[in-house]
Amino acid sequence: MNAYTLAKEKYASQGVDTEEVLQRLASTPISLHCWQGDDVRGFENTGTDLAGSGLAATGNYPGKARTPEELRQDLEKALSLIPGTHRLNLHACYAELGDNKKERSDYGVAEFQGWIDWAKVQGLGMDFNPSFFAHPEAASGFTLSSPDKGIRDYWIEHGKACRRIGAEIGRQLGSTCVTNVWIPDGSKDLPADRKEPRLRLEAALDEVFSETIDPRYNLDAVESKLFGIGSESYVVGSHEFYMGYAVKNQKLLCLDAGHFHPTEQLSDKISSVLQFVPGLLLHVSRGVRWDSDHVVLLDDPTIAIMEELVRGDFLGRTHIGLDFFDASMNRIAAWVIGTRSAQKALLLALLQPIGKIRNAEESGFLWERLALMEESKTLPTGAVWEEFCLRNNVTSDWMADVRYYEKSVLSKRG
Ligand code: RNT
Ligand code: ZN
Repeated sequence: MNAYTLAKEKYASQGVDTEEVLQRLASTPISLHCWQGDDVRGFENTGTDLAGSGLAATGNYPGKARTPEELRQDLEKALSLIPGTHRLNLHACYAELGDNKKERSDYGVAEFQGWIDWAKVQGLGMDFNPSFFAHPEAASGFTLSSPDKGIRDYWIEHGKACRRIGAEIGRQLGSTCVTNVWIPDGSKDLPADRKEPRLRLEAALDEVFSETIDPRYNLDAVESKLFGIGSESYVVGSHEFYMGYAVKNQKLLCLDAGHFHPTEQLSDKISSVLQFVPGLLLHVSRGVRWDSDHVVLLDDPTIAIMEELVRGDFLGRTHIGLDFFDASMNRIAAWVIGTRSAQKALLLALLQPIGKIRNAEESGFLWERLALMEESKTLPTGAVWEEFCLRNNVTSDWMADVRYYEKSVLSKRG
């Protein structure tokens, strides 16, 4: 008997149908963030970098993608090593401008048609993000909440343009696009005024979202943050701000695993937030001591997130995206490790004998609930994962592939 058949029997004895689990795993896409492939640089050549935007990619591992073609080639490589059908999460700063210089406020679908066409061929859905950073108009550290009306208006137009692009992406690919707003606005040291920037941000967001867009094509999400490099003392778009905004306006809330105090768990927020907002976007990430955006692992916080999505029956209202950018390792390996780990966490959650665990809880046998949770950790999940990879023509021994790609492709990049 092969390992999967044994595992299937073992899980069946626990009341878990592994075939159904494999089905659910296969139908849950993960949105791969394009920005792991080039350390969030993009292709616009604005002459500014991430510094001052609250974002930082550290490391200088050779071989990062320098052109859209290289980035797509790298994504194809990564996707070939990840089982299942997924999505691409693109930032507006990955626009393909050719020889035309264009303002971000004037972007249209034309600048992203190359990405959409490619996604179609690859069978990927797409998500989108306006880029409110690494740009001269963001040099003050304030964008949508800037006191300068000219700056605010520039970014409002960019936000509006990106929603239209998102809708066109969703329409062309026949799969709803989630367009996520994250802005870096905040201050390094104590501000005298915490109120006015937040009032301005609310008004600016209202303008960004003022155009009616078919929710079949585009859904809006807003992402909060606790602090960033250079915005340690004050972040305009805090959790309370966006939670309120999303509830009031029934937007999706984006929860990034690195955007809370390190002792807070994102998993515990899910059921609270989904009681009041229509849906969630997750930025699955791994903060090490701070919002460091390390590659996602099969660790307790990630498993806890997936457990909540399964136990609360929230998968249908949650868009799972990744958000990390590690420039210190092979970037394709980073995508593959992070995505496979997120999927394994989901698989573990789906395979838990939750019926038995709930029974123990309802009957008041709380030691048994804990025992069942612990015992479930050593059930043969690995054999089910192997089966999933096999059915998707993906190998577990993907490292050799990446090593070969590094040697034959990445090492030839200047
Ligand atoms: C920044 C946010 C945001 C970005 C991307 C590039 O702290 O996490 O999601 O990482 O938009
Ligand atoms: Zn994020």
